[in-house]
Amino acid sequence: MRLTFPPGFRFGTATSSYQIEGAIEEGGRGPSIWDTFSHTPGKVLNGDHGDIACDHYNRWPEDIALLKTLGVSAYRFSIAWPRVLPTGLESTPNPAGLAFYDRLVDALLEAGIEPWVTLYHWDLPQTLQDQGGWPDRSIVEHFVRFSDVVSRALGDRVGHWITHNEPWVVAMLGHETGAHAPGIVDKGKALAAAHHVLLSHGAAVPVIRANVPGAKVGITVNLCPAVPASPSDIDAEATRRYDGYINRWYLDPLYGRGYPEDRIAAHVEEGWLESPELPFLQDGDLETIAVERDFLGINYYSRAVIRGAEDGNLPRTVFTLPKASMHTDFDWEVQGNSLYDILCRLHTDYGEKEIVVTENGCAYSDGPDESGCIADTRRTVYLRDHIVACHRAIEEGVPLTGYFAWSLLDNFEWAEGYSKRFGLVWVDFETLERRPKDSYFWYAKTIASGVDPWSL
Ligand code: IFM
Repeated sequence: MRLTFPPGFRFGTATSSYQIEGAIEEGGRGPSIWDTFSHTPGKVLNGDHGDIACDHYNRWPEDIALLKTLGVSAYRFSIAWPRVLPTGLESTPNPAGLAFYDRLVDALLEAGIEPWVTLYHWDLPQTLQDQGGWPDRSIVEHFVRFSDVVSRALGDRVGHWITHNEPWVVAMLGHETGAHAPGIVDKGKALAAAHHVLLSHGAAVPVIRANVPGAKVGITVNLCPAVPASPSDIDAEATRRYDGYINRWYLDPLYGRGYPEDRIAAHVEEGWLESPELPFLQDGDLETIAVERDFLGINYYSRAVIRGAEDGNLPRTVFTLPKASMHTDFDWEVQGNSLYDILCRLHTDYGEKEIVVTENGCAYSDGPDESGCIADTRRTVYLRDHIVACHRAIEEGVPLTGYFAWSLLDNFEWAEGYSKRFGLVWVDFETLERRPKDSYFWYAKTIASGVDPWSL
């Protein structure tokens, strides 16, 4: 029996500009922090970069045709800031940059697909980085101007806007661990960056609303349900710390609760902050961040099973991979139930009125067999279990209105380069040929007639 979704529920796919567009020097685009980072030896696996990626900048008609055949009703993509404002400082936008997104939006609408725009999916103009980037408060103003330019240009046709993708990743992978661009390793800067991402979201929302009457505006957070490995106090404490670090540090201020006290104390104890005074916080910031949104976007991939170590450096957290679980090429545990749990938590603990799963998917390397077919059964199982979890949450009253599979195409997976394939469509990175995988056909059927919990 197939489980069907409420009328109006959207099934879509998601991508981001740097991961698929390529054409880094076409149409007047300026350099971004990811151009710099990926061309710095040792930063990205195999020295991969997004210079060509999927060449979506030139091949977008083919990609829209793939979306149309798939049958999605919505497509989430991001705007490359340095295509529109090559240095971030121009007083007028780059017409060729805007024209690219103009054509894309028109073609999506023509195909009957609703465009969902993400404003920031990590490709900051390098010039703005040189002026301090996200750790510097001046970035807020720049982001608001970028949001203004793009929403004025596309707002007559785009109704759904996501200010930021995954503030935790921008702040922590970019500035705490340095695994992502701009590659900074500085905990104080990481916290400042996180604050300015949230603040710029709050400041941009009214600007987008003013430019786009009736706009639906949200932000996308990556959430990772944290589960203790045992009932011990030490595991419970490590789990609470981790939840504060990755989930509540972003959710609480967005819901008007300010930064969580227990995590502020942990930040002091772990040496992120000298005192509980947050040096980047100014009067009115928390009100700005808690601006009313129309929806919360969540990206969910896996949960974290946490063991607190008795000794070692704070936060004394060890991640364990349950032996009996399936896991992806990233070693992320496949756990559809945790998607259900986090959806319920947003509904009951935070009272969210509309949730959209803006990304969910898995990395598996399956490629064409001798007959040319791509039997990526593990991806189908992953998608099936997570879509069933969404259905269960809706049945229990969670206001979930959409699901976007990550990703339409295999693409540039950041620090992992092209080694991790998340696509429903295989991309040959030599020839740029696209070839739908079995999961693409499975997803098409699910979109058309609901999810079969036993299907493969
Ligand atoms: O590829 C990324 C995407 O850019 C942001 N969310 C997670 C995906 C998989 O790692």
